[in-house]
Amino acid sequence: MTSAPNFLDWPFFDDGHRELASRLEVWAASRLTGLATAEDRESIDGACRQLVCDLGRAGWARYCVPADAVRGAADRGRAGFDVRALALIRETLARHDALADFAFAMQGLGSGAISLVGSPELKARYLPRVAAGEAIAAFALSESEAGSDVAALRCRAIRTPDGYALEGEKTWISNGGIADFYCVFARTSGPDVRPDGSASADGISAFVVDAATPGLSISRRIDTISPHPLATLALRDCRVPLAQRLGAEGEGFKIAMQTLDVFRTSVAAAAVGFAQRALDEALTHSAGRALFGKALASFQLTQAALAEMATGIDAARLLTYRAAWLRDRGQRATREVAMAKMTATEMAQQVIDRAVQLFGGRGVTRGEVVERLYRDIRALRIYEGATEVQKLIIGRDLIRCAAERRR
Ligand code: COS
Repeated sequence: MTSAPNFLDWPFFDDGHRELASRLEVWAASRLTGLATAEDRESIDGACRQLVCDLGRAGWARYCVPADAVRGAADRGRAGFDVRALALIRETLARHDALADFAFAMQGLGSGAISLVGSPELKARYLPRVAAGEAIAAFALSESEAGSDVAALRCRAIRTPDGYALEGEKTWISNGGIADFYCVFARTSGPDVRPDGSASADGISAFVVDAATPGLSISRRIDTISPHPLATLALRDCRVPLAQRLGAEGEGFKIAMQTLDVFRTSVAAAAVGFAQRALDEALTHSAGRALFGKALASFQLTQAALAEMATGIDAARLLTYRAAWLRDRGQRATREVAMAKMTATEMAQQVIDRAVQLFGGRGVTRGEVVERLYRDIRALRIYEGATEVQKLIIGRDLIRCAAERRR
């Protein structure tokens, strides 16, 4: 039971979203056993595969792809992504189980470029299997020297008579090692240097690479504080047919940015879900915990902490669903998406930290929900564009709009 206000009454949503959220709540409460506890690699890989399969069978993974990509889907009149549904699903899954949220999120991000710019053949080949939970997707953009600075990526795609040969390394690739295919971003030309000395975003292209393609291997598995499948990919003379290229040659940077514009809102929603769970745990704990002869909840300092936590969550939730609603109305909304991602992830870190503080020693004890949340939230302030990158996006957009107004 969550203490979240009935935000589904907000005008951002329609009846379809309300019905979706209440069906998912029932499913999640009965099928997800609590925040994931598996910590060793084999069980995490297995749990993740099972979750993708379950999310597919239950009909939730189909929201990771545009409705018109799934044959027979009851698309509620929508053709593209339903970003509000994506956000609602991530908020709910994150509140129940971080690994379920991860499994859902990566199906969307990993196949997002196919959804946005894939040829009809690529869409038909991959998207129905992603939606059914039968194929696991991964987004291979980052490199050790190109995380925030995507334009600096060095992995190459060299033209061959019938396609490309990929050469290089990709790292921090979620689902690395369990994915059935990877959307890989690589250079078809350049890097050219801009007048200010930074790398030009031109000359990057995107490809779908099946995991079984010769030349693609996992060179290293990566362990993090929030265990999930994560790896470094090696690409050595990895031959990819021309038909596996996504969009036009050289358009890869924009394809990556457009994909992130869709899915960053859902990162914000997941952060809201984690924070809401922390608040719920803190409320239960402070009602039951006695100290100095009374309940923790009766202290004004506790009430102030709870008030600030709840207000932060609601403010972030408003920004999140505003961004999702703008996207669903067909607007680019890059600035609003960045505001939501930055605010929600930073807020969630603070809210969860407050919850840990209210739990005292129990808060840092392995096995406690708030301890797990404390580790799970950290990466959200980094992946899909760190907070600093979101500030850059917002600041640049403000300056561009102000300059346009002056013209
Ligand atoms: N949608 C469509 N096009 C976009 C876009 C978007 N959201 N954002 C930028 N572009 C376009 C720009 O309009 C520009 O086009 P032109 O060359 O035609 O003018 C081009 O892409 C280059 O944009 P920009 O100059 O802003 O690129 P920068 O190299 O300065 O990078 C940031 C900008 C930092 C915002 C970008 O690299 C970024 O988002 N980095 C974070 C990446 C990330 O999320 N990494 C995590 C990986 S996934 S876990």
